[in-house]
Amino acid sequence: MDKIRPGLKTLFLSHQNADPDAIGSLYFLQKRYGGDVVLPNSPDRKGKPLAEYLNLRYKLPPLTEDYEQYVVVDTPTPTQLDPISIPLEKAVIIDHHPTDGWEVEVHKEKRTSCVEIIYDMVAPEKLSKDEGIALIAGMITDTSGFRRATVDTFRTLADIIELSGASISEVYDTISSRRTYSEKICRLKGAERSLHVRESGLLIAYTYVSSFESSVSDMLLRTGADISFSGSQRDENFLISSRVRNDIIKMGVDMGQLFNELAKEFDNVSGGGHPGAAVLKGKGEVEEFTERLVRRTRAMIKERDISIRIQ
Ligand SMILES: [Mn+2]
Repeated sequence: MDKIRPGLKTLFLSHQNADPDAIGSLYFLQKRYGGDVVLPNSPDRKGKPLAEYLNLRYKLPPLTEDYEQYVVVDTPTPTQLDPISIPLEKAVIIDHHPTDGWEVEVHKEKRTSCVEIIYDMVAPEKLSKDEGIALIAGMITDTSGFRRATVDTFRTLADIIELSGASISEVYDTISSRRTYSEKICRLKGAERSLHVRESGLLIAYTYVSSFESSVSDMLLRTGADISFSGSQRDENFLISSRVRNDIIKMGVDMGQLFNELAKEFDNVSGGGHPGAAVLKGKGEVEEFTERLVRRTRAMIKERDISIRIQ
């Protein structure tokens, strides 16, 4: 089945750690078709404030009722619904990811977000402001703030803004969660204690905190570092998070690879991630491992001849 049938007792579902694309899709579908919403677990950092703002009523597992129709959105594989499983013969699956792991037909379209597909399916003549906010929130997060948007994204966006009167800044307000007091303190202390090294014109910053390692690494990039490390020590275990600026990644610095290689050399240490965001953790001294990472990062920068391209 690739169409939602109105009038049936329907359950709407989406993936674990639901993001604004999932939340926005579920909210809009529930508004238009009625029915229940269930999520495998609680939404992610941006999904949660959006769900709260929209007053989206969702259930968490276990499923206690049977439905005539199950509509799954934004979910490329059934394992992302764990621990929920649904009868596939009653399922409508709507997605925009290029590949999928479903054993049934998926209503798939090449769009930058799932909300765009759903907006087209419903083809509404009117939109409430909150529906507009829900839809735009999905588009913003799935395109990384419109950086990956296409002509179709903007066409749909223009329609939604016209029909709903929602503004982009209102949407940003609903998906930004306020930091806790302890996170703010960690960020300030992380900045205060940070150390810096210069390598081939790049600035590497590193620091030690008690928690919120990735948030602190993010903050160090925003304050001016090209590459950052934030580490913490808990008893005999350490955790180090790193971030790399996009333009430096393009020059060949890959922190996920570097972390992965280092982890292989030690028992009880694991690590890896993306070129611009990686984590290393395990048994050991945080200072020791941070210094190792900084040393190898400097070597990697030299190897890639980055100095030539930095003025
Ligand atoms: Mn999506």
